[in-house]
Amino acid sequence: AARDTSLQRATQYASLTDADIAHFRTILPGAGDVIYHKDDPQHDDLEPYNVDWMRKYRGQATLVLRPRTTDQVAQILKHCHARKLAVCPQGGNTGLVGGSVPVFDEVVVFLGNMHQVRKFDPISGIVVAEAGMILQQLDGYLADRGYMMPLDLGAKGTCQIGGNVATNAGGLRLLRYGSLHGSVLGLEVVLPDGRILNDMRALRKDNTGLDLKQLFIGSEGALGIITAVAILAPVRPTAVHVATLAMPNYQAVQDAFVRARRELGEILSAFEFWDSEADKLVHQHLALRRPLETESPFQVLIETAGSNAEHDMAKLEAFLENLMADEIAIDGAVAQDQAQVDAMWAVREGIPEACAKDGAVFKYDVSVPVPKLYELVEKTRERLEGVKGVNDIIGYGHVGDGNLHLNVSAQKDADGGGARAVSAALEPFIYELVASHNGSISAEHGVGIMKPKHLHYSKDAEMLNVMQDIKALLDPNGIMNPYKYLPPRSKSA
Ligand code: FAD
Ligand code: 2HG
Ligand code: ZN
Repeated sequence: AARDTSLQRATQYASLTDADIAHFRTILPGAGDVIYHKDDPQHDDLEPYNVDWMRKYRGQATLVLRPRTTDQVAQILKHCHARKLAVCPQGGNTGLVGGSVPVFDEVVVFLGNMHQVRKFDPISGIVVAEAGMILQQLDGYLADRGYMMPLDLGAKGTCQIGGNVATNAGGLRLLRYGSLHGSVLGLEVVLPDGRILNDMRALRKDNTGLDLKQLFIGSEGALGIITAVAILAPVRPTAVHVATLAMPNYQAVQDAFVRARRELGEILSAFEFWDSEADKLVHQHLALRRPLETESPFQVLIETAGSNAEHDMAKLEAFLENLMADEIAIDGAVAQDQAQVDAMWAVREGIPEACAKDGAVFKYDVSVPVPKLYELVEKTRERLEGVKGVNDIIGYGHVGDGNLHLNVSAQKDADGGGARAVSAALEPFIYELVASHNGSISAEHGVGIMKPKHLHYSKDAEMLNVMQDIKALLDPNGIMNPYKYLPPRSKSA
């Protein structure tokens, strides 16, 4: 875990005093709700809050606050605002851009103690949950009531709904259920000065002024702390089927996608792809069952979700047979039971973990037009040819959303700077490539500490200015998640 050495702790922020700690202890009297180790950010108790999922970014926090109520969050931020103490909100700490861990000594506000469902309406499927509820648990709560969460991702067992909203997470089912900008119907947010913004009417239709909650969806902790979320949950499908397909080339992946939309229509719920290098890494690092014997340049996972198992299965099987008859797919298999469904998903969802086990990882999460998606991987391979320290270059992602995950694993720096040479070859090369296709340098993981200086590849100066204005309006002391999300204001602005 390293820190960008060009960054300096900003002098505008105060340092913690004994009086601050005493005040936080009166706000949070619960056992274990204040974790503090004066001058000792390396303390074991602080490690899970200071280091990110990839073990790439490390902060120096000595104080972690674990509030249980919105009112406690409000009192914490009120104090931090008044004292100019910088804050890093943290959910499940599964973020992939270093946004969830402090950079220096920011106070970590961990939301995991706020994990109750506040309300559920079985007629509309609208659920109101506190921000710290783990995605999988919320989905389990809804499953018992015939509903489901509209988003799903590999980190579901750890990430929190508040973190999902804060990052506007996309995931594996966006293709079917859309983005959180559509399914989040209400938010409760504590603003940086401690005011509570209650945008929780949770109505499907409400055109009474600016839709303020949208500002906080994807705001990565820069504008306040989300404390509760109202979500429109879709009805849980009673029939879910999954198939894995072996594809000869990327054109075939695209052809299969077009046909899946036509032939599977309303029951298509996911369309994922990965290349043979990603497949190799998964089976090298994780002990998983192989869904297909055939080796192929690409694999595709297709999921259907509907209400008539027999009908859906017949549709999926016919689709697969046609693809093979037309030589679009080389091979394919439909899962015959839940264990096989899980096994197929495990391969796809295991790719980030397998890559993390392969070395120091560089992750690029980009949007470009679907026909250009895989070209990025090929061009990156050409670019990295001969560069020392590269282990693997893999491509996978959410085809339907035009979202590629390009991961490069490299030898760790310990061997003489392997990772640094790789990094220099990758950036800004990849960002320039994405910009040349009018793409986005962050499709779904966000900006965090990794990308503020590259944001100009996706947003022009005027857009960045307006974002800075909004940030300054809501967070005049700049205490929320500093150094991240937005580049510093340019001198000329
Ligand atoms: P954290 O990592 O704790 O925080 C993320 C950001 O949100 C930080 O900037 C933090 O300050 C802020 N934040 C957290 N909680 C709050 C809050 N309550 N209020 C205000 N700000 C807050 N992402 C996708 O989009 N799609 C995927 O398919 C996907 N798959 C993943 C698979 C794996 C194995 C892993 C490790 C990650 C994956 N991610 C994916 C990235 C990550 O899981 C998501 O970004 C997730 O939404 C983060 O939730 P979290 O609770 O862990 O948030
Ligand atoms: C996924 O789709 C996640 O698996 C993670 O968004 C992607 O680790 C990555 O690059
Ligand atoms: Zn993803």
